[in-house]
Amino acid sequence: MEYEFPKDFEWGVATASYQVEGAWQEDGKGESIWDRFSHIPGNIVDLTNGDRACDFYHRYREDVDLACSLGIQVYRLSVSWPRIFPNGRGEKNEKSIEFYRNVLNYIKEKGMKTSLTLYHWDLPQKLQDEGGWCNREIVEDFKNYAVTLFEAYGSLVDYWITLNEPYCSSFLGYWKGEHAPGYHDYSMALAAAHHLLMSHGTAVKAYRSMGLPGKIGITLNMNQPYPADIKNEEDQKAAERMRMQNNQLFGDPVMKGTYPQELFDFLKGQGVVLPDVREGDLELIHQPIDFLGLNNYFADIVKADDGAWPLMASLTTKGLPVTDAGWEVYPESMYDLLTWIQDTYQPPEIIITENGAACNDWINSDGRIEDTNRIDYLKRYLGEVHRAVKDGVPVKGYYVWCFTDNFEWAWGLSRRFGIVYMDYETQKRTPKDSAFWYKQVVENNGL
Ligand code: PNW
Repeated sequence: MEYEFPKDFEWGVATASYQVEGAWQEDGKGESIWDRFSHIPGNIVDLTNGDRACDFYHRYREDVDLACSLGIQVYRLSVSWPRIFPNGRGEKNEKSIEFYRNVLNYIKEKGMKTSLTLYHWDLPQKLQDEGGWCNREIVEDFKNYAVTLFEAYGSLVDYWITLNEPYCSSFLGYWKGEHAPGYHDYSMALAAAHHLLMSHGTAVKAYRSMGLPGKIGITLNMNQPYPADIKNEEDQKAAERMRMQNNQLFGDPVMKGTYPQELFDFLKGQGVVLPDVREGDLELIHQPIDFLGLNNYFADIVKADDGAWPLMASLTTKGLPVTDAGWEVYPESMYDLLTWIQDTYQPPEIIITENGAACNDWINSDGRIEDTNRIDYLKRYLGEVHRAVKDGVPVKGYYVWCFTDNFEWAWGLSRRFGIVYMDYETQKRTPKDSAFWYKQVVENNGL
């Protein structure tokens, strides 16, 4: 074996509620911002939506059985907030509380650990109608929602993840408009980011007071930035701004209790309205966490760009091969990122809560799905994770995104990240070659 991982290393798969559950109107579920957003023509590239997706709501046993048969050790999933609170707050829906209890119980019964994300982007539309993440009052709503889940599932969850990628919730949702709720306002994105981070802090604080057995952390998506032209000083500065906006705006307050002042000064000069950070806010955000979840797929190749307000930086490419998501395969950036995180934050533990590749897989005449590109991607990225572990970065686990193909947000059902193939007509699940390959990796605790 070329890469052997530490004995206590944990191998998992990851999923998220809106992407797999379907059953969008069943058993009293309220509307989410993704239900609203995906039903508006033009928002989703292939005109699909998550109304049915993988029908995980009715077929979760099949998926859990399959994961178990592949030897998976940790199953990551998320809770749909509008299932639990159809109006975002107030009356809770007992049927949904029971649904997730059944799922979590079933995962445990099959001998796997559970990783539960509280928020993976499907906000109750009712809360969006009051401003969503831009409204400071959402912090209180999130706290109530979190405490409800801690009380209901406290003994069933091994790893709690407060938020999945607050960068995407704020910047893709409020600035780029690619994700729900689809706004194009940079200052709104910053306000949303601040309230997301406060929500994380308030949930961790509440969790600590409850004396539960699991661990709690947050999942951030970070990318290692590189100047497009290594020797160009303007590109170098642009890459640093990108780092501050994408990585440090979220990592610094959570891990150090500060915001990157240099970024705020720069943005202020650009006319951006900075978030309303009040006394005690940063203290609230800066709660000790048990692990830092990291999602990483690609690197940021950055060039200075006078036309790109407000950061005056834009993304370009290195000319490397890309996956079918159009994302460049740059495994070394995973090593550089992990060592940067370690040097900057010294988190107690890091769990790679997502990494993977989109490939347009096809089925051979014999029924096999030969996703060799995905296997190649995973091999190379895991090699770099291993190198970081060897160099002392405390990576304790790795979860493949995704278990089954699913609803890939703005790209719809046509972009396939799964190690298990989904036939959306028949709902048949077929493990791809990568699933059998991953089974070996788990069995050998390495590759
Ligand atoms: C992550 N980007 O999303 C999410 O956590 C998953 O739900 C998603 O399916 C997966 O990565 C694959 O995309 C991202 O454009 C979506 O930078 C978009 C971006 C990054 C992450």
